[in-house]
Amino acid sequence: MTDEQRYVFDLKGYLLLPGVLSGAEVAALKAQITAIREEPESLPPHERGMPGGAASQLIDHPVVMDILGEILGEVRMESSWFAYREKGQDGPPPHGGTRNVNPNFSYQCVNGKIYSALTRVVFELNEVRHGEGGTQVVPGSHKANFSPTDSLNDFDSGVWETYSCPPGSMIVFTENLRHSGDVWKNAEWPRCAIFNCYNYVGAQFHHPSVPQHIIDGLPPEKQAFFRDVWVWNQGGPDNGKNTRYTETS
Ligand SMILES: O=C(O)CCC(=O)C(=O)O
Repeated sequence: MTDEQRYVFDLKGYLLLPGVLSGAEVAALKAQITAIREEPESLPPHERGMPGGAASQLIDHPVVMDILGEILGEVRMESSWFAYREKGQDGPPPHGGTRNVNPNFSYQCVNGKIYSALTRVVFELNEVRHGEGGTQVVPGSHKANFSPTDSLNDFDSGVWETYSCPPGSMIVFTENLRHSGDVWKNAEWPRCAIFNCYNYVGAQFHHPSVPQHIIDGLPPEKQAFFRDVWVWNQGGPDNGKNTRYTETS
C-alpha cells in the first residue's frame, strides 16, 4: 500500500484502483458469470457460484492481499457474489456509517495502524461511467459522529461520491463507510461486478453463505480463507504458525 493510498483510504474510507485486472482476466470472469446465468450445467458444480472457478483468482489476488494485509491483518473471506444489473435495475439501499465499537464495524487508526473491520472489495468487469450506477459512498462517514438524516440519503444531497473506471478496476471500502447500490443507467452494457467481503480472522459478521462444495473445489491455500473464526492456535496442529498474530503485535 502506498503512502498516498493509505492517506486516501483513511481519509475517505475507500480506494479506487483502476485497471487491476488484465483484459484476459476480465474476459474469463465475465465468461464464468455468463455461464452461471445462462448455462450453469456447462461448468463443474464447484464453479457455478462465487468465488469458485475463474473467480477464485480474486480471493488472494496480490493487490487485494497487499491492501488487506495492511488495513485488516490476517483475513477470512465472509461472502462473495456478483451483480449483473441491466438498465433500470437497482442495488441495496444506503447502509453503514457512523463510529462504531462493534469489532465488525469498528474502523480505527491508532499509531499509524488502520483497522478497517469488515471490508468489501469490488471488481468492476465492465466500464463504469460516473453517475451511471457504480457504488455510491459517503466519504469520511466511517468516522462520522452523527447518523445521517433521511434527506442525506438522496444521492444529490452533496455528501455522496461515486466513480468512473475502466473494466478490471477494484474498489475497496470499509463496510462502516456509508454506501449504497445505485440504479444502473447505461443501456449499452450491464453493470457486471464481483463483490468479495473480508473480515479479520478473529471476527465474523455474516452467517457463512459460500456453499461447502464451492469451498471444497478451491485449492488448499484459498480454502484457508473460509476457516473458522479464531486467532491463536496454541497447541493445535499448527501451534499458532498459521497466523501472523504474535504476543507483541
Ligand atoms: O451494489 C452496490 O454497488 C453496493 C453493494 C453494497 O451495498 C455492499 O457491498 O455492501
